[in-house]
Amino acid sequence: MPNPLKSDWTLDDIAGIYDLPLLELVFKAQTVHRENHDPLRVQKCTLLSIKTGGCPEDCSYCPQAARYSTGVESEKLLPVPTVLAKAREAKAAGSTRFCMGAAWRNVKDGPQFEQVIDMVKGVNSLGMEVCCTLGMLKPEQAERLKEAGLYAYNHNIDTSEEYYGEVIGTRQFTDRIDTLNNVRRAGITMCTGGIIGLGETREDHLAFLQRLASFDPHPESVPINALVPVAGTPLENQEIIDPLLLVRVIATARILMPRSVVRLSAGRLQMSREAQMLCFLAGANSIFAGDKLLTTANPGESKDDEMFRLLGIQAMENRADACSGSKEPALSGNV
Ligand code: SAM
Ligand code: DTB
Ligand code: SF4
Repeated sequence: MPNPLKSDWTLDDIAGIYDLPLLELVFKAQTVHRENHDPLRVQKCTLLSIKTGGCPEDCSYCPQAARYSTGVESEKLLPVPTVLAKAREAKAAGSTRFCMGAAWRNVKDGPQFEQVIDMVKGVNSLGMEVCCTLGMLKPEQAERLKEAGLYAYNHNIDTSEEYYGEVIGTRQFTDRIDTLNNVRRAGITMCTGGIIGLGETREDHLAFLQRLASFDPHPESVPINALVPVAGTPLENQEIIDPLLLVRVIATARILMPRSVVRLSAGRLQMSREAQMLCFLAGANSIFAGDKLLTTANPGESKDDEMFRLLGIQAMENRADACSGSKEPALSGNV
């Protein structure tokens, strides 16, 4: 019997999972994974930075914050045809989801937002899951994006509410939750997760996972990033996370949120193939494909194709409901 979906996990419940011997935890996570997903299918998604750098926020991990000297220059919003050409390329390489990122604190109404709306329409018409990550959104902006065919919106809670202020000072944890609620109310699927390796503790992991799993229904998509320390950011000297800790977080996320797509996101370049394999065993079923994330490097198609071949993984095919313009997204309802 598949695990019933639950949004009221207590911190004790979660600790009882997170603290299991790792082999036991991975086995349990893989069991839950098999009850809810095809264990040999992993979704390939492609990221494109449509507006790079110059961000007014102070997220201490981020190379795009204007206040840090990271070598990332501020660029203008990309033209629509450039973006659509990249989306076609991504689709041809096997990606079924295309995520456009802008280094904005929040979306402002006006010509730039209209340009993004046109990008969303264009990518949606290619039959891909179209996702955006543009910073904070107001309810009416979420509704406009939904009308244009947006399938998913990425907006990470990043870490526990308690640790949030150590990492970001220019906005509050509750601002993130407000935007996520606006996204869901507009009928857009929710993509939210965070970063492991910011200097947070076990308690922060438990609280972070509890907050994610307390959305009812659960976020349809949960990206788990390993910090990529970038020179010039306050976290440039942060030690690279032990991949086994990442496996522990992913396995716990899989057990708490059995039906969500768990995305092994930033940080794969600093992980061995074997460590990534453990993440897939622990229930990760999506990666970002291509040699670039937003501004930092990523393994690239040929390396990933080779890994998929060795592990016997197949790229996930397009979901029938990917074009939200033609059909409602399948929001996973709680039992
Ligand atoms: N400005 C928008 C926002 O903050 O939501 C969208 C872009 S932002 C770069 C998207 C996410 O990328 C962040 O929430 C964070 O989780 C992740 N990220 C940024 N820099 C990272 C890094 N150096 N290592 C790992 N993840 C990172
Ligand atoms: C997410 O959680 N990770 C992706 C996506 N959502 C937008 C972004 C990772 C960015 C890593 C740093 C960079 O390349 O600039
Ligand atoms: Fe700006 Fe997003 Fe980077 Fe924060 S994570 S500095 S909001 S681009």
